Amino acid sequence: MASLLIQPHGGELVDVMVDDTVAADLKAESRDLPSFTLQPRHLCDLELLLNGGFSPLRGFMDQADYQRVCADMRLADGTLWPMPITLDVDADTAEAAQSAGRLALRDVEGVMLAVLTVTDAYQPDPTAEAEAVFASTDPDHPGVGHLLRSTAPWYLGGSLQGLQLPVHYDFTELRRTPADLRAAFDERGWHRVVAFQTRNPMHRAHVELTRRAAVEADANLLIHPVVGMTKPGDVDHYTRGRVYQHIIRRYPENSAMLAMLPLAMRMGGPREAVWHAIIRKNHGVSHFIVGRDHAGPGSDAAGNPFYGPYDAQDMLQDHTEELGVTMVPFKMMVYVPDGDTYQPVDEVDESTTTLSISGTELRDRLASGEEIPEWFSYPEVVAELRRTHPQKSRQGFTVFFTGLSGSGKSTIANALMSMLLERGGRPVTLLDGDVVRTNLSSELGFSKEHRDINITRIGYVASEITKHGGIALCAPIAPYAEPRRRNREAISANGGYVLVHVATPLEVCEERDRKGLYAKARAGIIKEFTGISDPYEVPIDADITLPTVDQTPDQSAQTIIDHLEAAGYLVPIEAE
Ligand code: PPS
Repeated sequence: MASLLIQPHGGELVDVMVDDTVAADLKAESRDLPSFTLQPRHLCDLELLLNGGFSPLRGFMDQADYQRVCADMRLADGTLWPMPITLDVDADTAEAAQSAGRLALRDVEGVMLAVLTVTDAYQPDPTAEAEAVFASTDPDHPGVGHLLRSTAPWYLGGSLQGLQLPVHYDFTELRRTPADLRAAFDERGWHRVVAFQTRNPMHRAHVELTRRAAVEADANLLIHPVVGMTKPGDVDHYTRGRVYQHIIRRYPENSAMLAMLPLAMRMGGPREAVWHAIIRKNHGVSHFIVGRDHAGPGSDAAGNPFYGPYDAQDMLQDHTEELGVTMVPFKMMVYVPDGDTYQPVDEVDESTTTLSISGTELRDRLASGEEIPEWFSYPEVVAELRRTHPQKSRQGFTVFFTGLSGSGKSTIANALMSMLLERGGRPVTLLDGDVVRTNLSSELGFSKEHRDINITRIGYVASEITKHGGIALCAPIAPYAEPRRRNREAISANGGYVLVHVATPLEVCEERDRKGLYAKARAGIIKEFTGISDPYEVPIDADITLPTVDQTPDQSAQTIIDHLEAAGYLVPIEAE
């Protein structure tokens, strides 16, 4: 029983990297091996498997480890490990890997990073996994959403032979492996180190919290932000990296160190907190700060939090001895103007005035250009955030029209384009259905699969235009909800997104029949015609629904302009 209990994580680091001779042999053999191109999530996991950050794991989980991790947060041998680390692949790859017994794992450039000796191929039940690991099956939870929407049907388990770590060209000095960090701590004589995990830019409250934690733990400080994958919509890691470089200068000299962690977060709340602690232990720290709603995804669509604010602290407390890393729990920090200090909320009595700015309010202030006070953040941090988060009137946006053929999408989009160009300020690109089909999608037909590819392509182009500060007007039929949802998700990450449903009824479109297509569709000459012999999924998430029957195109375009002004993407003309 004793051997089941304690498998120390901070002790030995697993080393699965091979030497140059073996690497050369593996490269030669790889010509006969099936290959798999790793997705971003896989690459993050692989990096921590190869550099020992996931010790004691030596590869992707086989079914026995996976099942026990899901059921009771332990590997098959009893070692505490709360998060499945799996390699999901399509059926063809699973079959090829099983018959070859090995699989070459490559990055997008085709560079072979590792070879997986495949011991196991199994099909997970994503819903059951979501329920077990995240205590939720709601796809709005990013971890659950990834499982239900983006996970391939087969998991491959087995041990790894590492040839090289994934390549990074950014912040190379700050990407420090567990061995690097342990050596750096030794060199500085840091015996007690408290780590701070974050996926957000840091402000004054964070600096105050971490300073207090370091004093409480009588330890030096490691600022250890996640730069792999975080919650969709988070501030990008380049901006955050520059922010952390400013922040680290705010600590007393030689008291704190900054390093970046290439982790793909799952936003798994309590389980994830335990996982984070294990990973930090592997990186050589003795203490770990766990704050409010650690690694939580926030609330669901109904406003109910996925996890309780201090569930993660409770879970860590339950495993503290076994982990061998000491939790430093923290309540939310609030600003006390009287005295110009920050204090944990539970240490401030009720009569004291306190101030705080939530993440949402900060985003709103950046978007509107409103002042961000010095009690909240440092000028150099605010300047960095403003560089990548210009106010909305300077951001790009996409207006995505959807509606039946002949509903008036193109006419309204053209009217809107002229009105926007008259105002000036940003370049405007119209991606009309017919134009796209000529220039981007000429090989595609009208099957569901082809329509989805078409809409995804339009979304990709619109997202790039939006990212670069322009205006994209898209006017395809876009009859299916799922690709529309994906586009909204991708484009909103880069700027504004407005879905306009041009809700002209089928009878009216058919009556107009400007191109004579409805008549041909009724006669069966054109197949798969939207509204006649093919479905149209009416959007339930439209930002604007246009009843074009009673409106002229310029009235419809004006409705959209009004919406964009109200949302802050356009400055009302009289105010300019
Ligand atoms: S989709 O579903 O969004 O990919 O369609 P889209 O790219 O907008 O293309 C629609 C235009 O193609 C013509 N057309 C058809 N539409 C629907 N169903 C079928 N089977 C079809 N075949 C040809 C039609 O002219 C559409 O243009 P609009 O401007 O919408 O009338």
